[in-house]
Amino acid sequence: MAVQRTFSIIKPDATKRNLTGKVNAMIEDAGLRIVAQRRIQLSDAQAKRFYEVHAERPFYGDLVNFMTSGPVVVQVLEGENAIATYRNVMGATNPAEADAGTIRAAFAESIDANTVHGSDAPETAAEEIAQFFSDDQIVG
Ligand code: IDP
Repeated sequence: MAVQRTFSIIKPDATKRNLTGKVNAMIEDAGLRIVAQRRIQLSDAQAKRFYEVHAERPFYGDLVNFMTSGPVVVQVLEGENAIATYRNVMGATNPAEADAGTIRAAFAESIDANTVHGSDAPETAAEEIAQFFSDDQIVG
């Protein structure tokens, strides 16, 4: 497996509880390198666009409200098999189902306030990275 990049968001439940550093430590301990990172306040339009794939789902409105409820940290992570590696470190979407040792098992409060986002495929990773970073902002 070649070196890959994935897109990550540290969500508002984590920034509010000052957990950015602890989440980043788990990312780095998993062998992933943080090659771009910025703390931002998502606008309503940015959150809606980011989660457009869920627009028809009943939780879409709550998800957009949650993602704009406080600062987030957007990141690009790089490493061997980065997409799957990060999904494994994140744990299951529902923290009640997340394996011990994962970020969501350690920190997530609920299925919506679940601490982190990570891309699920190479195409979505590229598309998500491009929503927030230009090539010259990513330093591998
Ligand atoms: P993922 O973040 O583990 O990839 P997705 O299915 O892509 O999970 O869902 C995106 C986000 O939408 C989740 O991280 C979670 O915050 C929220 N979400 C997913 N399913 C539900 C649900 O049933 N209720 C509330 N929020 C949900």
